[in-house]
Amino acid sequence: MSIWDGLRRTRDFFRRLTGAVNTEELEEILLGADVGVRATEMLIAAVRRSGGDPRAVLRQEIVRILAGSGGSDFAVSNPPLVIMIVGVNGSGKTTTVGKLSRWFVSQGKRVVVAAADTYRDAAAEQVRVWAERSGVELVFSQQGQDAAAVAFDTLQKAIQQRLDVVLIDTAGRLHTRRDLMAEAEKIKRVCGRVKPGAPEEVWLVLDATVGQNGIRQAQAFNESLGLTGVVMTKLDGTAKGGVLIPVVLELGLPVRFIGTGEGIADLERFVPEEYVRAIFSD
Ligand SMILES: Nc1nc2c(ncn2[C@@H]2O[C@H](COP(=O)(O)OP(=O)(O)OP(=O)(O)O)[C@@H](O)[C@H]2O)c(=O)[nH]1
Ligand SMILES: [Mg+2]
Repeated sequence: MSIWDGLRRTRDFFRRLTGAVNTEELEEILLGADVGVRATEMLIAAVRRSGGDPRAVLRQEIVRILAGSGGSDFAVSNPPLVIMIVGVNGSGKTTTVGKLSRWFVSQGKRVVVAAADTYRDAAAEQVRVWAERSGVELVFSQQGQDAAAVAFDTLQKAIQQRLDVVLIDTAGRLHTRRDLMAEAEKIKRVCGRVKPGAPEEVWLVLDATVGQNGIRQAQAFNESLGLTGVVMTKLDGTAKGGVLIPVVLELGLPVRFIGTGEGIADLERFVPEEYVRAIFSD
């Protein structure tokens, strides 16, 4: 699904802005679209300041907020680029790893996936299917190995075979579980032992349908793991696509990719202008 199709339900919701007669109504619609209190206040203040067409002002301000997420872009400058994928249960991590492996292959990169979810029995099989579809290599856990050991083996393999990208799929964990967060920190540390500075990227996979509760999760993950970006999944299933705005504003993290469906191609780079175009139809 394209970003335009994926954001259809959010766009339908944002269409209500057209009929809004005053800033109170605008405010109500933005809050209803999961834009969040702080971002809504910033947006309404901009509308009041400008006095121009409210929708034009909102578009401009939203792009400004989204583009201001700082953080330089990721690049395979010193291969292998190691990307660790984290998030709560069911947010779409394994699916995203599958889609990302295909995306990197389409960029001409050689990819290996670490099946570092050693909790769920079906997890390795699930990630194997995705790796096969995109034709990339996969490293499984050997008998009794923990997640950090799988990450270790995968990085070694990537260095030996001069691969470009390592994608580490991790188990779902609640940000409130200290022991599980410690395990993720260990995976991260072990990567750094094989390759100094790795993982260069730690991306949090956030389910858009969870809306603003995702922000609290993200803050906890960020404190433990030092996130470098967010992947927002399931935008196709929700009218809460406005939640990207407070996510970026509150976390100061860039949105690297968005997921717009369950298929292997349903992943796109996030471009603020495209997002704004897709939620404000003329
Ligand atoms: N509609 C839609 N569904 C998605 C998207 N991304 C993932 N899913 C679905 O979400 C469900 C969970 O996806 P997984 O990739 O298994 O999630 P996970 O985070 O790996 O789950 P755990 O490993 O159990 O924590 C699956 O049914 C996916 O097909 C998306 O962008 N859009
Ligand atoms: Mg998974």
